[in-house]
Amino acid sequence: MAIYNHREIEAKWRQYWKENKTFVVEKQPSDKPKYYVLDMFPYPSGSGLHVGHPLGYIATDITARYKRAKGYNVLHPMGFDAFGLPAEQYAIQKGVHPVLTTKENTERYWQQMERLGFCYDPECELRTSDASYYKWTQWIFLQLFKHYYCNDSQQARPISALEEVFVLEGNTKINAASTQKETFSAAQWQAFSDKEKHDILMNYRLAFQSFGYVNWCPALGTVLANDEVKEGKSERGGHPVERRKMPQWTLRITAYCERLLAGLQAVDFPESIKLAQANWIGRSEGGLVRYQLAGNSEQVLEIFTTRPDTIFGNTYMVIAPEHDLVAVLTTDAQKEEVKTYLAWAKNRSERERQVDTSKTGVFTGSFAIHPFTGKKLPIWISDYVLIGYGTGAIMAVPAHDERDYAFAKKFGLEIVEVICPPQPPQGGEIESSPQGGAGGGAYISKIGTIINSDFITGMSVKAAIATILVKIEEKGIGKRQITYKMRDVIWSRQRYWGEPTPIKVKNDMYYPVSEEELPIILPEMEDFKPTGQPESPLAKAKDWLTLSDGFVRETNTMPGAAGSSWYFLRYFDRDNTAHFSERKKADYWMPVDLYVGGAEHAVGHLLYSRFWTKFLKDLGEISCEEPYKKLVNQGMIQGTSALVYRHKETNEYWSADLVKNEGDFSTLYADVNYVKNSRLDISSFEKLYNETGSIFHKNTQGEFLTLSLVEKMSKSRYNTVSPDAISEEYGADTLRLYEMFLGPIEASKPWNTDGISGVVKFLKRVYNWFLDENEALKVSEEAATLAENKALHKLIKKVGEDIENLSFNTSVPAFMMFLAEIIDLKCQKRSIMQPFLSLFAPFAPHVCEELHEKMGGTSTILDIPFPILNETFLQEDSVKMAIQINGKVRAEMVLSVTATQTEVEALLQENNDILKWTEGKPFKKVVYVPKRIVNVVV
Ligand code: ANZ
Repeated sequence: MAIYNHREIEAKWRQYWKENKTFVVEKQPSDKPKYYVLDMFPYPSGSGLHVGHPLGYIATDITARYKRAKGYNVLHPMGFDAFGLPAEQYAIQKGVHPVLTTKENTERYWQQMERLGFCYDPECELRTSDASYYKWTQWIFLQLFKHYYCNDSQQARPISALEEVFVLEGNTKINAASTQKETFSAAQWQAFSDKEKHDILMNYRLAFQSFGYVNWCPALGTVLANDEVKEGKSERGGHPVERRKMPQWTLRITAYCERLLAGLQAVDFPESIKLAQANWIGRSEGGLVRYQLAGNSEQVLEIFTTRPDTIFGNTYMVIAPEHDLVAVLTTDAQKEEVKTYLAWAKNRSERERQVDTSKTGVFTGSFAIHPFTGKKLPIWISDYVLIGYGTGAIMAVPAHDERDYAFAKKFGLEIVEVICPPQPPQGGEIESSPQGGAGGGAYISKIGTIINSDFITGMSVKAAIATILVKIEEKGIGKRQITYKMRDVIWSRQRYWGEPTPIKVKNDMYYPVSEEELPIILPEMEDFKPTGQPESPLAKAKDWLTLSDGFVRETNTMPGAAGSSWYFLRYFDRDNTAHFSERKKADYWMPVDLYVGGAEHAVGHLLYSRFWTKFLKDLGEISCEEPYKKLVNQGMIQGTSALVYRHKETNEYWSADLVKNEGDFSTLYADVNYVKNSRLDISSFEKLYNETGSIFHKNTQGEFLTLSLVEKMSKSRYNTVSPDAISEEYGADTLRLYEMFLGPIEASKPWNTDGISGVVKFLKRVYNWFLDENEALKVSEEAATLAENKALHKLIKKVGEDIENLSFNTSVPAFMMFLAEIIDLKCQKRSIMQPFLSLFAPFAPHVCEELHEKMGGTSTILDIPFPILNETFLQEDSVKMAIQINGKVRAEMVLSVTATQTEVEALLQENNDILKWTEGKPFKKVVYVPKRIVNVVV
């Protein structure tokens, strides 16, 4: 037997690929078709890769190798998302500067990836924290600062164009995405001070300073974007998040809502991701209505509603606690109560406010006037109305909105029904029973007839909505409005480890730095820790901060998401110093054909990068509207955690089976940390804790069992398995094959090292099929038989289809079956073994290169064309056919595909089933088309 020495073979080919630059591809456009296959690049954490990480990387690597063999020019790059919170938190924990930890960690990651044989082009590798890269992140930010979004042409346009219009005609005809509320004439514009002009322009910029409520995380010392906050806690670290009003750089992503929604139609993403994005964008059609206030003619209360049809059921109003009118509306008598409520509501997260069913609130003491009935409606303050959505104020319709209903019930407010549900036909039931209704509660369905509603009574909901909208526009008290749930995204962090924002400040005004000054290099700082105050640590870098002419630099840095919003545009032109990438290269390589990564980026990274792509297209820098053609979310490889039961007070340890039978769960708890020093090795764990005099309650067999739990693989759960150890012991080819074998790429599945032996055995069999005990080739030049060719071409078809469908798991058993079949046939023919290697190489590249070389190959197997399928080998020799008699199917026969007319006629004459139907009558005619039809006419 030949000895399959994976260590030697794999080391040899790693070296070969490196020396021969096998993975370096030509980035210049060519006539060859291109294929761009991209992994979501990782943040290089200190713990290195575990076996869960490469799942997606193996899948893309197989695809890249396959496409190259298919004749494509394949771009398959990898880089590092090196800036951002996690990298900085890790550095702080280690007490080392992030520059150093990032360098160490990226090198380790790269090595680990090389060890797995990934064909990443080393000349693409980039780090978002390199100045040569973030120069362009800053450049794009500057462009966002210098542009606004024109709603008429649906694209970004230069701010200077806006200024030209202001000078000539003010802003009354401008239809732009903005936070600018007031209109002004040309004369007014010209009379404004510099600061006033500055503030107005800021309201139009796509990167702008906003002053509003943000998620402030004291523990991390920074604000966070909405997608970085999960259930009121920071996604990173799980720290509490407060709401604070602070000035922040913000990107006007909401300008692109319509295009972000429309683009989802054109891309091949998992439905769940499309849905998550559509929900995050949250488009609603409705109307804005202005209510007059009783006894106050200066102000009006503007509300947003999606159900103007219910306006006659509007019995009170609610404003958010942060609403501008709170102070104005609160009467002296209500002052104390309102104050107490506001203090309480201040720190409730948006999520708490939305899910809380026990409504809270306070009456302001003021009233609004119903626009149609003139009735006085009490105005309340409650935090179930969010400041950031619509206008931060609502017309409450308790009969038809659940939140309003709960609130009205609690505070004893009037409930007026204005929609009558369809009545069931006599004796019958309505088919699709709408929600709510009958048993109390709100009737929220749109199915029914309007009642108690003056001129819309008797209408359907749809007709009533249309009629009211026309009416409010006629009366000049409101208009149609589309709103989005998505908020503009806060783009500054009070942290060190990020791109400096390329802005300078003087006299409270913000100016772009000149493009020639880019990159604005992050200053080297010993003390880079967050200040704990809403101020960036960069404010301490006095020399860096202070510029000539009284300017100071902006000190907030950009968020982790900045670098990843455009990295796919840099890989193919990484060393370009004149531009982020050359247009003709971008035109050739973009869009990404296949993008693989985790589902957790659904509404963060994926939306931001889609937004930046659209913006760069508007600037004429690139030509694609969407960055990714197809997206696949790989599943998770789970680890098995070992939990130890421990007594809360006495610290005694309990064997897991004892706990199940006799333990008291009120005093025992499962603690994963106690396994930390010994992982799954319970005997050394016991030894360690015996030394401290701990008591172990063992089961009757004298064993001490841990509780095992399959969950996310993570360093913090002590359940990780390192790919390095697996590659060392079994080989990278084995690891690649085994991970694919575990199941469909999208599925989550537990890791089990025991299962690996089957794959090892298979690779040894492959190796031995080619080589004898002296490592000499056992290959003959004889022509292959039909059966051998059939086995091969079945495999060509299967593997080709599987890779195209990303169904790698089903290819692995196909390889195994093929080998068994061919060994059975005692086939050792070059014309079979050579193509097999080409098919197998994307999965197990090292061993295939080795065998390819042994077979006389002189170049990398990567450049050997993928075998061409010959369908004729797949044709079956005989087929089951339906036999018709006078056009009706009456029987079945198995016929050889080569059978002639005379042979078939003879067989028919002998078949009793057929003779039964023809009752012995002679055949007039037999219509026979091989493999298709047999019709006997009698
Ligand atoms: C009256 C009404 C009657 C409403 C009714 C609903 C049902 P979607 O569809 O999610 O966009 N709303 C408006 N602004 C709000 C805010 N800032 N915070 C909380 N709720 C707010 O929701 C739009 C509806 O949510 C609006 O329509 C408004 O209540 C409420 F039978 O107006 B509706």
